[in-house]
Amino acid sequence: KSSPKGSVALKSRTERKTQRPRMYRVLLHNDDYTPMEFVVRLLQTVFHRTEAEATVIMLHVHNHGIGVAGVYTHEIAETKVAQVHMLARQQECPLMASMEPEE
Ligand code: TYC
Repeated sequence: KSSPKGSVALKSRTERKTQRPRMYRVLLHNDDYTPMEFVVRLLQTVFHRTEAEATVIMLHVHNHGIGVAGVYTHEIAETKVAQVHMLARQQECPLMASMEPEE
């Protein structure tokens, strides 16, 4: 069978798509009111970080205004953002999370 350039490109694009789903960064945003300890515990429970990792991420957000809590597929990332908001509102903290596609 002949293999024109177009179909070769199409095939390799399809293979890559099925092997690597688009990934999304879940971002935490700094604020002046959410306790540092609450952010560290949330990073441990929701994002499965060790206490040491969670502390590094929390301090990065505190010092730079924004930081990456984790990278997930679209549906998981959406769930993590919703969990952050639910836990934050329960504790009456203004903590904000968002998501953005990688690259
Ligand atoms: N800036 C907060 C404080 O000083 C701590 C904090 C860190 C808040 C990270 C939000 O995403 C955040 N208590």
